[in-house]
Amino acid sequence: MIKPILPSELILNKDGSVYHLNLKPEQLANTIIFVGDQDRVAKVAKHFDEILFETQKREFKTITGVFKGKKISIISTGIGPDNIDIVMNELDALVNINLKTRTIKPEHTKLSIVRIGTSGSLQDYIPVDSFVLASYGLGMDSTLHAYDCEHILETEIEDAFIKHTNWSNRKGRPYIVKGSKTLENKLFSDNTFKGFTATANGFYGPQGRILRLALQDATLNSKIDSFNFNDLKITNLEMETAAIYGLSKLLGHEALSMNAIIANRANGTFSDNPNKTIENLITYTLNKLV
Ligand code: R1P
Repeated sequence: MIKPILPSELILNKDGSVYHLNLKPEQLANTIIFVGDQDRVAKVAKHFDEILFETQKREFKTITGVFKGKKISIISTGIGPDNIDIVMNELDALVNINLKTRTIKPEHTKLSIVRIGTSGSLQDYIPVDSFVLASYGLGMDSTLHAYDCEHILETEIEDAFIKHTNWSNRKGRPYIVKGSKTLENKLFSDNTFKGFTATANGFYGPQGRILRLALQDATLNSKIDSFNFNDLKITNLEMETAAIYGLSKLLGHEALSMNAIIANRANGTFSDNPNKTIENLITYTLNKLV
């Protein structure tokens, strides 16, 4: 007899939906778009031909609908890798755990997840208003290290990064995970840069921004910019991609991050019309997915 997962570990709401996302299995599509901002969910859904379902709890808003014949769910993750831990585990539970018996299903269901995010470029050659498709994610948060994850990591690149940046051992070890090659082939075109996205666990200090507090290492951003592993350079900085890549790979899902570049930290520029850039990335991604 397989032991059920206890109610304290897999928390369900009274209606049987998963605790934070407020979703039941039949309300979710297998193709999922992640956005950070809950207001961006409607900006994607306005392109749908039909809306099938809508819910929200806290920052986690979901709309499931149909775009050009394909069923897609759009989910806002809020900000940061800690939220990604919640979203990824609850989405996986929706498809791979029988919520009634609280046991793991014998057949694995694979989800395809594409993040449409905003991000700051770290390289002069990636201007504001361009798109970066992340072939790799670099986690400067420690979220993934809560899991048995060494087998999915790009350890050689990690070691080179730690050496190059003289990474403080008071901070968690940076982790590097590849994005889905299948989704990369589907979403890449001459209109996108292939990149290496760094994920920070904060917006200010963890991304090298100085307001009133001194940083542990004020030169870290320039060392991130100059990191080069066999011509692989870190292109942009945001707060979710690496955690999405790591948890997707561990759970057996496909994931890819598409970044609308709204700031360029290398030359100090910010987009004149970030909403337009995000809208362009939304239509680009939706049309590549179908
Ligand atoms: C910070 O302002 C937020 O914006 C970026 C960062 O990753 C972080 O979540 O992405 P989103 O616009 O997708 O939220």
